[in-house]
Amino acid sequence: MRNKSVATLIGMSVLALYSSMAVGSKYNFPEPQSTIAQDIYDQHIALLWICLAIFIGVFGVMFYSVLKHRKSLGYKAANFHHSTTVEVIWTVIPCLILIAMALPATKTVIAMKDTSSPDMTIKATGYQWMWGYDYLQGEGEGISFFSKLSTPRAQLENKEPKGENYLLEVDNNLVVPVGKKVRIILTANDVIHAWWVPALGVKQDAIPGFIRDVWFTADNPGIYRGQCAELCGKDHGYMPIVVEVLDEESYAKWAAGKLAGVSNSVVSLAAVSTDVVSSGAEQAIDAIEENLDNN
Ligand SMILES: [Cu+2]
Repeated sequence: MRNKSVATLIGMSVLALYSSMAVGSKYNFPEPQSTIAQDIYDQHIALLWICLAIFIGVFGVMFYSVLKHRKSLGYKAANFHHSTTVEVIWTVIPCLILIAMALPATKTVIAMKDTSSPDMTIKATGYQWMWGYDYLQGEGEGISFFSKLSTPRAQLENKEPKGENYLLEVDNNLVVPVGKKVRIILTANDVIHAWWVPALGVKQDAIPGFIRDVWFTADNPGIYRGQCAELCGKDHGYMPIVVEVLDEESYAKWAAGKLAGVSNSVVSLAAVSTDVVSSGAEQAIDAIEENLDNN
């Protein structure tokens, strides 16, 4: 009796220690920042508990049997070859456990795939080795930029101490508003990449010639970091994803600023091309005139 309560006490303290370590541990999932990420996190933890219960149950019975029924104690082994009852039990119970685990997981997978009626749509294109973002629909429509690794070369070559967000920082963050359903359309320009931001519960392959989509609604403003999750060549580790979630007002400001920048550059590009065209035309006319004169 005393042994049993000691064992229970040890078991409970191990579990308590485990639970407190899991929260905020760098070995655990990042703190969920969307409904889907929360669902994934909760199921991950629930499944771990189920695995732990099975582990303790199976090994408990095994060790008990081995110790109590050992030959040196003079235990006489039972001698039977078949038990329908036992076989039914050890088939039915795991089946029930699997169904109980599959039901919520299926629900979440279906919810992950529901990209209908988004507030905004952004196309993300994987390149060797960076991401391109085009805001296709919703507030900020028309914004388009590349997002490249911004970790200094010296840090990669160990000539400088590594920064806090080593290999997880970019020159242009993907900026989105908080609380809005953002649909990300994914494709790639060269090889297969994958767009993965764990805190937002998003992971999807970007495949050349194909369009895939995912969605997220960020619960809180903040910066969430991810990586390309598909081996895509020598700089696969050098194409991180940084999603910056802003409150609505700041987002509107950012989008307006970015769009003003875009229209400025379009205007200057148009001016440059007009110059090029007109100077080209002048040269052509000169050449024709010269030709005519020579003849
Ligand atoms: Cu990649």
